[in-house]
Amino acid sequence: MTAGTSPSPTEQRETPHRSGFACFVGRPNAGKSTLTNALVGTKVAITSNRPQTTRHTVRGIVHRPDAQLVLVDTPGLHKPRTLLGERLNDVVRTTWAEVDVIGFCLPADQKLGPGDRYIATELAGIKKTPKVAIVTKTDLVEPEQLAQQLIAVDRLGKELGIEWAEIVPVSAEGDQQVDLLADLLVPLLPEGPTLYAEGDLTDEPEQVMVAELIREAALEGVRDELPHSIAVVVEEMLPREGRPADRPLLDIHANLYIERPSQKGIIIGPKGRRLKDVGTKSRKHIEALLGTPVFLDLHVKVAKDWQRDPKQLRKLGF
Ligand SMILES: Nc1nc2c(ncn2[C@@H]2O[C@H](COP(=O)(O)OP(=O)(O)OP(=O)(O)O)[C@@H](O)[C@H]2O)c(=O)[nH]1
Ligand SMILES: [Mg+2]
Repeated sequence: MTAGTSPSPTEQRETPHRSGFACFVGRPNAGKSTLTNALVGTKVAITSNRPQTTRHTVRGIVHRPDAQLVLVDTPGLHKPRTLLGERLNDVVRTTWAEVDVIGFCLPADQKLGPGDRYIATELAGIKKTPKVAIVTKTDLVEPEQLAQQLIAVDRLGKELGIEWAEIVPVSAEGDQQVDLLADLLVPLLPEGPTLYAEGDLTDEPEQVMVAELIREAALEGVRDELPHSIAVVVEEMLPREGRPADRPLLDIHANLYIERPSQKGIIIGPKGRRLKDVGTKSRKHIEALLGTPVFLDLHVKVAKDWQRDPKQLRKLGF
């Protein structure tokens, strides 16, 4: 072996393996779930242009030779108007108290507002956890506007006494700097072994993912208060009996809940077309997720004012 090919002393010293949790926080619609999916490289969390799409923490796992980065996507922190809203905010606060790194997402295309400031003020109180400011959706703005936003975020940190470990501009949809963000988060994790098996991309139960895909399809094209009123529960997933081994079929029974009888018509649509559309769209995604043909039996039910009713919330899993 020649001297040139032998490993140098620094190469011989193994870089330590790191593992840990980074959560994404930010106001609703900031792009947290889209960024989580982009980092994981597959869809683990549903997304939509309606605020408060995410309603529970979703873990997405990034596997690298040097590290395992577990992303915890959280609901958008907002001023709660319902008991559900309060519960969602509680989930966020519990999460950021538990993680190794906090990624604070701020969209590039919107000036920093009271919502961002409110979250930043709370983050300032969590001294021990490193915080990375992530300016999202950079594909939507010109370089000049992006520069202004980066300066504003830097200033916000100084004003509130937050020392950003990094300020990173990214575009999850434009795939800009997503890998760089992972590179910057990893050194902030503690040294440790892998926490999840290789190939595990999330720990979401299948039944929950299926319900979420149905809700995502149902959110498309609905406006005003309706997105908040929709909840989906998968009641049963069973392989159809008597099918030949090479042509399996999975029966999925799901209920789509709304809050008032008057919302039923909108969800179902003229001659049932809208509901049918939701079924067709989500079924395609469910089949891709589970890798098997699916028969989706979807019913619309009213759970009166469920966002404000503790008993109903419990039934719906909150
Ligand atoms: N152009 C562009 N749009 C984005 C990007 N990231 C997210 N979006 C869009 O922004 C909207 C909100 O994205 P989400 O990822 O659902 O936002 P969120 O922060 O998870 O929202 P909540 O779960 O409601 O708190 C969706 O319509 C996304 O398609 C991006 O990098 N570029
Ligand atoms: Mg989300």
